[in-house]
Amino acid sequence: MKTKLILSAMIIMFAAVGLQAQDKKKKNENNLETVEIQTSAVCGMCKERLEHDMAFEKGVKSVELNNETKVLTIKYKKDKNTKENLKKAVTKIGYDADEMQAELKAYNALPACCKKDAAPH
Ligand SMILES: [Cu+2]
Repeated sequence: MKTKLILSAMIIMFAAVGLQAQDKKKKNENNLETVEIQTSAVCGMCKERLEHDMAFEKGVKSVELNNETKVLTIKYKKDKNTKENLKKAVTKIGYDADEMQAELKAYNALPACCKKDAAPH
């Protein structure tokens, strides 16, 4: 009888912990936002640069640049960052972000092949 009680108590405890973990997971998923930013990336080096640098921005979970469309897809925690701020970060790397222009200083520091007027290659 006593073992049965202890066993039931343990099962209830495990169930409670499991529910809590599920809640936390749900909360984390709800907190994730996905944004798409049109960039002026040109080549594979741009892709590497953008994906690498943007991964260090606050709250960013994943970054991917589409080779064809040059659209940067970023998943981030919405309580840690904003789309405006992420766009600004893209301009600071030297690329246009939607309607925002690349920061001149960063843009000038890019290799010639990564400048937006470079021929596609
Ligand atoms: Cu490039």
